[in-house]
Amino acid sequence: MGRAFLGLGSNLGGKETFLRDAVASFDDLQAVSGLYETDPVGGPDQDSYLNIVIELDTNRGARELLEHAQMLEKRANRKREIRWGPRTLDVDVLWVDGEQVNDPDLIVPHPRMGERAFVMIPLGELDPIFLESWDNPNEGEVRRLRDW
Ligand code: A4P
Ligand code: MG
Repeated sequence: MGRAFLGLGSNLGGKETFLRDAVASFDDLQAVSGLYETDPVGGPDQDSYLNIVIELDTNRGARELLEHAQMLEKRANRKREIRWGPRTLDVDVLWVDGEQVNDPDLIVPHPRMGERAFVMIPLGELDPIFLESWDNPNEGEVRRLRDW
């Protein structure tokens, strides 16, 4: 078993319900960060996001986690219209202990995680080691609403 970290976001509809339903689907769940309300980064003018990061204690690899993530996005009836556009649910595989992947459809560690406060601040709650090499804390405002 090893650790994996996934980032979840929603900015359409009943945002928190989408996150709660997704979290409930992981039987290898270990921890959940606080719940954050965050300014949208990139894309068109859109509503604020709710973001969390979850930690798994899992024997699944990055590819299996991506499949789980895509199943959840589909279940949330996510429509892909514009890149970085509004979405009911986005689930990104951020980090899997001991694994590096560079495939056309899967890159782990997630290539943009270090640019994003909405990922790094909740991730840092779960393991502060991720913040040690992080030098860009100001991309988008993040507000911690409460514990999960
Ligand atoms: N993909 C490659 N690597 C991964 C990975 N490690 N985890 C591929 C998940 N997917 C990965 O993603 C496009 C393709 O990336 C997938 O088909 C998958 O095979 P997508 O989710 O379909 O599209 P997207 O999310 O619109 O694009 P992208 O580039 O993944 O966007 P990001 O980087 O996920 O950013 N602002 C706030 N405040 N909060 C947010 O959560 N999210 C985004 C999306 C933008 N701005 C945001 C937030
Ligand atoms: Mg994504």
